[in-house]
Parts: sequence; structure tokens; C-alpha cells
Amino acid sequence: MQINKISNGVTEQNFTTSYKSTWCPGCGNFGIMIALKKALSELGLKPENVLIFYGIGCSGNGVNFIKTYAWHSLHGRALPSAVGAKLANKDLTIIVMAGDGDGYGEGMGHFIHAVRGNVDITYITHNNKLYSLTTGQASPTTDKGTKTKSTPEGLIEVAANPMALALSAGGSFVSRGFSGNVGHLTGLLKQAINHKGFSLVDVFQPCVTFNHINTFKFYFDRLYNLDDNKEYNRSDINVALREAMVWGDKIPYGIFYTDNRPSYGDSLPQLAGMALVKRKMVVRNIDKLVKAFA
Ligand SMILES: Cc1ncc(C[n+]2csc(CCOP(=O)(O)OP(=O)(O)O)c2C)c(N)n1
Ligand code: SF4
Repeated sequence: MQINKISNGVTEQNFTTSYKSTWCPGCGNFGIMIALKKALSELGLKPENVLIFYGIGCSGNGVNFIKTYAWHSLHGRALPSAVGAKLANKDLTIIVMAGDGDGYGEGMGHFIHAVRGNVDITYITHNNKLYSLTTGQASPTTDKGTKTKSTPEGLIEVAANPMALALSAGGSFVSRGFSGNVGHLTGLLKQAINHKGFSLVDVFQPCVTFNHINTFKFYFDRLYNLDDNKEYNRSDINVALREAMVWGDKIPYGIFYTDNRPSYGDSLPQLAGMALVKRKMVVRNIDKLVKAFA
């Protein structure tokens, strides 16, 4: 087995695999991948200390294109696997990549509870507002009225709002990125990864093949950056909730809200000190207990 030696000067190259991407040319996933590699290398993290969990979908195929430890989970189940890994080995930097269908559909329950618990992981959602790997059905973030393959008469439901949901569940780092602004996204990911607690980075990721509404142009025409506004108070939940409800001719992105409440792991005395996986395992004799139930 070849072991790649990592020098002190980690570069994006250290996070690059030899696989050729299978994403469509121009896909918004590329911007996220580039920003993540830049963020990891600029933070000086080494691939062997980073574990990324992927869901199932176009975004999930990134498992082949970013070199870290990785876990390709079931659809909607990347988050709970990541929570378990973080509790077992708090020394790892743990990131989860999920599509909007994956993360806010089947994975919606896991999302809310991971936010509530403030588990110290970074959740990057590739929000293209469609189920894209399965060729363009409506997802939980598709806007009401949108005609898709699965909603030829227009979608009846209103779109789920990841920002508002995370804020109302006690999110300690709630943010939105755009894969068309890789420079900003890189900085955002660095802050999210450094945050001690659950950090949500919901990324607008245009699907150039199936989504002809939420295109790069759609976002370039509408986005305004909260991080450019020096007056914006990131620790005011009411201001954040108000921004979270803005959707139309103007759409905000950047960091909506952040606070320093303790993470799930830091709130458990059992996890203080050495990571669980590094401790000596004590095997107890449970014969007596088993006999009691026989
Ligand atoms: C448990 C389960 N349910 C459904 C599927 C089918 N499936 C595979 S990919 C996918 C859609 C993925 O959409 P999204 O999560 O938005 O990711 P994208 O492809 O847009 O990146 C679905 C429904 C599956 N593989 N497993
Ligand atoms: S189908 Fe859409 S999301 Fe999937 S790779 Fe192609 S452009 Fe990207």
C-alpha cells in the first residue's frame, strides 16, 4: 500500500485524487469541491485527520474526488453516521456533504436533531433545489409552483427553509454560501470548520443540466452578502430569522447567525480528555447479567 507523505506545507494537491470527475461540465458542485480543498489546505489540515461523510446523489459522488478518509453513507443517513464518528473520535475534523433531497428529505429528522445537539461537525449541503442524480424531480427545497418531472402541474408544497429551520432548532452557526463565489465560500468553510459546534453551510449549487430556473445568473442577479455589511449583528437571532425569511428579487447569503454555546461533546463529562477510540478498552464479564435474563 502506498502511503502519501504529507509535508508541513499542505496544499490543495494533497486533497486531490486521481479520479476524473463524473459531474456535468459547469456543475455547481465543482465550486464547492474547489472551495473545500482550499479551506482544508489553508487551515493546514491533513487528509488523514479529516473524515467526510457523503450522502447519495450527485454531491455524494464527490467521495471519489476529494482525498480524505471518507464514508459513503445511505441516502439521508450521512449525518447520524457522522455524529457517531465524532463521539467516538473527537480528534477528527468531521464534515458531511449532502444534497438538498438527501439532507432535507429523508435526512430532515437527523438534521434538526444534530442542530439541536450542537454536535461539532460541519454540514455542507449542495442545494440545487432538485433531486438531480435521479434526473430532476422536485426536492424539499424546490419552490412552490415549480414544474418538474415529478410535479408537471406545479409543486403544491412550499419549500423547506434550511436557514429558518436551523435557527429555530438552536443552530450555533447558520450560514449560506454560493458555489459561484468560491473565494467567499472558502472563507465561509474555514470559519464553519473552525466553529466548535454544529455549523451549517447551505450552498446554492446550480444544477446546470436539470434546473433551468435557479441558474448561476439567477443567483448573481439576486444575492447580497451579509458578511459585507459591517452593521449586521450575527448574534441577534431575531435579525437572523428576519433575513432567513427573505426570498425574492433579493436573497441574502453569508453568516446569518453564530454563538458559542458548548458543543454536545464538550457537554459530556464522559468525553473529556482522551478520545474514546484512543482509550484502553475494558472488557467486562457479563455472564452473570446474561444468565439473569436467560
Ligand atoms: C433510501 C434511498 N431512497 C431513495 C434513493 C434514490 N435516490 C438516489 S439519489 C436521489 C436523489 C438525490 O438528490 P439530492 O439529495 O438532492 O442530491 P443531488 O443528486 O441533487 O446532488 C434519490 C432519491 C436511494 N438511493 N436510497
Ligand atoms: S445532474 Fe446537475 S447536479 Fe448532477 S452533476 Fe449534472 S449538473 Fe451537477
